[in-house]
Amino acid sequence: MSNLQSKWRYLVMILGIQLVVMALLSREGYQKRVTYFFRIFRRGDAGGSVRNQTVRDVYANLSLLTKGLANEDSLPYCPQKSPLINGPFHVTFPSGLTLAQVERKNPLVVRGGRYRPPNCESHHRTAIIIPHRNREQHLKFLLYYLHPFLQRQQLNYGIYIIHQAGNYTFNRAKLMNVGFREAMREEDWDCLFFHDVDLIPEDDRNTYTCEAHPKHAAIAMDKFGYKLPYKMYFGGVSALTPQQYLRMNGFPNNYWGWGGEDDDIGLRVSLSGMLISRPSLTVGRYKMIKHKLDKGNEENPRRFNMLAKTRHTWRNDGMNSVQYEVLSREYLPLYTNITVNVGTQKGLQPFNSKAPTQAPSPVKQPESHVETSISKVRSTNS
Ligand code: UD2
Ligand code: MN
Repeated sequence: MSNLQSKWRYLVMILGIQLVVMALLSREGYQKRVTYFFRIFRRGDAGGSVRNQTVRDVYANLSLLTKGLANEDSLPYCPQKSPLINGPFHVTFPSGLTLAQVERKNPLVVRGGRYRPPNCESHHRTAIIIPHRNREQHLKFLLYYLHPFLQRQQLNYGIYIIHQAGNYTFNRAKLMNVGFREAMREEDWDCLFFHDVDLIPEDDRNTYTCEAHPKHAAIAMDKFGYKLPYKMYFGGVSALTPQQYLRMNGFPNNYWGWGGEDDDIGLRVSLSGMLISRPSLTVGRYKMIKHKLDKGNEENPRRFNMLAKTRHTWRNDGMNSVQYEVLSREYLPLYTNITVNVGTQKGLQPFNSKAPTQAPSPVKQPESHVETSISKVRSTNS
């Protein structure tokens, strides 16, 4: 056997092995490992900066943020891209967590769940609107993750819990309309995030700011195998500017119980001539805390009939027709709680103070809000 021949044999063998390895690596099951290797290589060039992908705690480095001595009026603008952004973080649900612990972890959050970056002026003012009833456990976990998540993005933000009073059937979309009006009453927010209480973001590159078109943020959820279930899906977490919200007349008020309202909202986006914008599948990732269907939020059997009529109803049902009664407004350390009587399918009746789940302050007189024109909303906010 000549020397040259055996060299050729070697070469062919090596090439063959390389081909097999490449074929294996490109198979889906190996992709994770490939990304892992790339990460190891990248680790070196991250240097000593805060932007270190290997740190995967949502609170990492946040304790370095302290209130500076600078005059609040003369703060420089924050950089376009926050240096605290880190990418994916771990989401787990430790059973012993308390609200007091969440407060301690977030020393710069002030009364009502408000925050602004201590050392720079944010470019963005974002309100988070969360419809809620009887999900205290989920709320605690959401607050634990959402506060540091938003701080990493250097946002000026506020968190509003819109709590439906009483036992009557839940109405998620109407609570969002209430949240919109009540939040805008307090501050000139430039973006509103409408957020299920049980959805925890998993990547801080999913920025909670608005786009040129209404944004659907919860594009990849564990519940749906981290894929979009269908093209028009608009459930979970969405974001609109006040102008976009009013252009589609807000959300519908008449979806009582589970389902349909998210598709109605998606339809309104296109009926009012807008498109849906979305983050990428890698960034718009969420974990949904596992739960059963709540008592008082049974499937809405009318939803398909209602959806078939959305194109005729959206202009008359929404922000221009919403009726409700605020029962209390509490500025708690981690959020603003607004308890509201949204009435029933028959309309808005005075709230029955003997209902067992409702706990408005007996001292305050309820404020009633029965406003009917969009221009009126605009004028209260300007
Ligand atoms: C899906 C959508 C949700 C909505 C709903 C249909 C996802 C991740 N989310 O959620 O956006 O369109 O279907 O209505 O696919 N809630 C309470 N207390 C209650 C009932 C509801 O606080 O008793 C709130 C809470 O914020 C909750 C949200 O309403 O996250 C949606 O209700 P759900 O979580 O029971 O419904 P789900 O997970 O099927
Ligand atoms: Mn849910």
